[in-house]
Amino acid sequence: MIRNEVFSCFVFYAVLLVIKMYTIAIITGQVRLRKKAFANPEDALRHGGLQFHREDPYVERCRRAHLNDLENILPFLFLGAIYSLTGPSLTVARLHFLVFFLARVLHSLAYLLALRAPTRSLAYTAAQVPCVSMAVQILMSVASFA
Ligand code: GSH
Repeated sequence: MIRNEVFSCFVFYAVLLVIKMYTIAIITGQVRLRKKAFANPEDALRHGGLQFHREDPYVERCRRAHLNDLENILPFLFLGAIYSLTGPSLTVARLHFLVFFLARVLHSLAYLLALRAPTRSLAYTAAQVPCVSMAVQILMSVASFA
């Protein structure tokens, strides 16, 4: 499969997106330390006391950014992998993957930097377009077997 050009192109963007998600997790951890806002009492005790077992608005923002990635990037990993195997042209497939990748990077930046609305919503919508397109193309290519 890795010799399939479209699949390799998909893997490239998929791995970059997974790394992007890891980066948000690392940022969340760093913000927890800087703001002294820990999710678990044992962590709070290690860093000064139980009073630091608390929520922080910016930590919650990071968590929402990560959760939204889970809601959107996990389906992309499924759709992109199957779509790659339906025989699309490399140029069209790359466009799907690139639009999704750039839109999700913008979504993360808009969330973490609290960019002015509707930047984040537009990024979210732009990322949905290639996903819907891939879903429709997958369904069309398997419909005759259903
Ligand atoms: N679970 C999402 C929500 O509750 O908002 C579903 C809709 C969605 O993903 N909306 C985008 C978003 O960035 C564009 S407004 N939502 C913020 C979020 O999920 O924290």
